[in-house]
Amino acid sequence: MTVESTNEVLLAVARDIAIEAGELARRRRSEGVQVAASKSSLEDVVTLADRETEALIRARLSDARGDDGFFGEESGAGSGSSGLTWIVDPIDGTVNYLYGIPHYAVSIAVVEGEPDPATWRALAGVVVNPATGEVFSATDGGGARLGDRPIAVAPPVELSQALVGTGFAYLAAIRAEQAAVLVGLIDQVRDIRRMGTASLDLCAVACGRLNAYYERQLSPWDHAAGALIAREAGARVGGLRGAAASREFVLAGEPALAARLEDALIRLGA
Ligand code: LIP
Repeated sequence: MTVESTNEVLLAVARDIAIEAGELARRRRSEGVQVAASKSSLEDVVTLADRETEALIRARLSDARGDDGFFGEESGAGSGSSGLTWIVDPIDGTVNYLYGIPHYAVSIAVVEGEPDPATWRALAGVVVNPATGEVFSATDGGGARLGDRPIAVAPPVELSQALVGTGFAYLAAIRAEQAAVLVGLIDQVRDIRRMGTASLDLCAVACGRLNAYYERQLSPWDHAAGALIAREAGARVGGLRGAAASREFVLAGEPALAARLEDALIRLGA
């Protein structure tokens, strides 16, 4: 079996599970959502649906890919023997989900190597928005799709004409720092969008709904699948100054624009 066909098999596993998990999340949302606990701060919550959805994903992956590792937002890490690890955010955009805002996602990626965004190689990734039914996907070297349609980043624009997505951390002190950077950036770009779901922000770059996106303090599961989808759609995806995407920084955009946005963010002390 070629590498490409192996990645397509992995993608098919991820897609089927993400769609099933997304349907569970959507059904639980319609039944009403309860906070199960808070994590890094009172604002950083986990719902019963987060936990139930991740348990479903983990069980399906165990059945289908029992030798692979697992690294999920709610249930942590499990080692495997295959050299592959599944990086899972069962409900990305948790606060949107809690408030009933129809902009949240199931994000599933499979990576080769250690589950560290600085070193892993993403092989396949899926981001499903259960509220809209949109399924974004990509394989390493195989391009990116929305449903069955190939997608690509928007054509290059000047920074002043760029619609830029971003987000803020759960810790108030870090949010204040992020807001200070935003104050300096907002008159240099077309406009800002803060939509609350990193994986969908990256997919928005991939299909041209955003010209660029940046955020820091993201967890690996927030960007694992979306970063692959954006990269396969033609975006530059990484950190600042040539670093890999990580908790330190994630920036994605059409390459020429991404470089201009990076310069502006560095000047602002991002
Ligand atoms: C969220 C990210 C979002 C960020 C939020 C939060 P979660 O992930 O998708 O981009 O701004 O602060 O981190 O917590 O909903 O999985």
